[in-house]
Amino acid sequence: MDGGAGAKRLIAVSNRLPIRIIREGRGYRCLPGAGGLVTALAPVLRDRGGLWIGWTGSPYEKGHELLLESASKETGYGLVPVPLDNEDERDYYYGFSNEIIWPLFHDLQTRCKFNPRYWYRYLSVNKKFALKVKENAKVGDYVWVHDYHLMHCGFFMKKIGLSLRVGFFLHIPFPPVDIFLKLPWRKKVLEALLHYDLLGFQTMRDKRNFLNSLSALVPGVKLKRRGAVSTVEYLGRKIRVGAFPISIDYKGFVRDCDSKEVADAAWYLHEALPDRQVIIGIDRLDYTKGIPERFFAFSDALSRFPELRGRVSLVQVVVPSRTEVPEYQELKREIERLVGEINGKFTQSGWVPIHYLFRSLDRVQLLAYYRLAEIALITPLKDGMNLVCKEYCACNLEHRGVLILSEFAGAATQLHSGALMVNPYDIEGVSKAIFTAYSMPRPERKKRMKRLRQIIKKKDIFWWVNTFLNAAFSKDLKDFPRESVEEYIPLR
Ligand code: GDG
Repeated sequence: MDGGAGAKRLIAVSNRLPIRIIREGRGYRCLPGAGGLVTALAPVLRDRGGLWIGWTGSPYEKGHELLLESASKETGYGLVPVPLDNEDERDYYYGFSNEIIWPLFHDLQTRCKFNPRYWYRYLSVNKKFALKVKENAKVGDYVWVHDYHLMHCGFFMKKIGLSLRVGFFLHIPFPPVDIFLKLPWRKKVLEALLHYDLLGFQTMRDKRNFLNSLSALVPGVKLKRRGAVSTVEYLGRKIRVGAFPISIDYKGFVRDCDSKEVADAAWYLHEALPDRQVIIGIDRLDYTKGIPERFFAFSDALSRFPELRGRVSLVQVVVPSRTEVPEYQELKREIERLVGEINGKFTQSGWVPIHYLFRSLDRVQLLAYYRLAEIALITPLKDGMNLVCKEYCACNLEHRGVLILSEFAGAATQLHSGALMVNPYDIEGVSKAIFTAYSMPRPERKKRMKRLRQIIKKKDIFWWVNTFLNAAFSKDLKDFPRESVEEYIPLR
């Protein structure tokens, strides 16, 4: 894979390192991180002898560096920790990132806590990250910063005198201008982002929202909006802005899913749910994922279409996340109350409507659920992309599954032609889609699933890395025709 012509090394910077440090007895152990980003970037970093800079996710302790050094030998690229203390974790991570930017950028501004203390800590932590880059970077390196925690990292890199090329990718949506305007530090955030050379968003809509906010809030910017990659001129700098929909390691999922281990696990799990279609929902515990709304729709479907009773089971996996935050604890209670209520109302001898799992599955179990489920119900209220729906399709080796997908997932831009599209707030609409999916004849399922899998196969995670890096290094904007990224607007 091309790691970017001209770049000596690639330096990835993200809030979290692609490994986890866990306590073991009196010492610590490093475990590899999972996920698409690691799969995609690891070979590029290894190939170029690159570095990954980030937080370990736990308070810094002596010995972490040694541990990471030996882990680096296994990964084939350097792992550089950014030590954060408890106040950093509280005000930068939980505070600014997850109580302000996360809800605001998912259009849920009433959940934001605009505490000024969070802002100052966010700035100081972004500076820490920039200093770590400076300590470790060499002339000719390309720095690729990830996500909403680090929007100011590029600004601080320039401020402390680093003149490396630096790109940024936002994994979550960028909100419409009237929502972004609520952010007390709106102009400062936009101006900081303009210190990156390339800004990547998940969809054309996110990119357009960002450009509209720039036009509204930053006087003096000149926009050239033509093509999938636009340019912004500001204070003598040229910034490229593009839409690059992230994806999955499609072939890796197909390969692993095709194993005997996964096939056996899928068979055992489905045997426990005989004579019925399994509907799967897999989400991190998060209010953006629309889990309670999904339960309302499922309950409506069981009332409205009694033939579904005993014939479908919803397996809802909720992966623990941010569980120290009171709002997430409250969401967990709400989910568990609804599971109890719906199961209490509909359960019959030999059939329970919702099977609820509050834990992380291992990869074999995850793939087994993907493989066995006849329907995937992916209904986030808003989502940057949503990888679960792509993984589900990749694992649908027999083309038997139906994808029900929220119009407000970034993935809608690519998958709308094969999925049943729903508005997650429309309880009756989602309920009817569940029934449509349940009754869909085999040939139509096959046709739709084949289409979905082709789309994901063509634009996989390696396509994503290459497209971003090409945009970072290419000199010619005509290399990025508008058609390379689709746009989806509901009702059109
Ligand atoms: C952010 C944006 C954007 C889930 N359950 C288990 C498990 N998972 C894995 C899935 C998938 C990942 O977690 C979840 O990715 P999503 O994309 O669905 O959601 P976020 O975590 O919110 O990610 C999102 C993404 O960044 C990438 O840019 O798409 O919009 O919010 O890969 O497989 N993995 C295992 N067990 C589980 O139980 N092993």
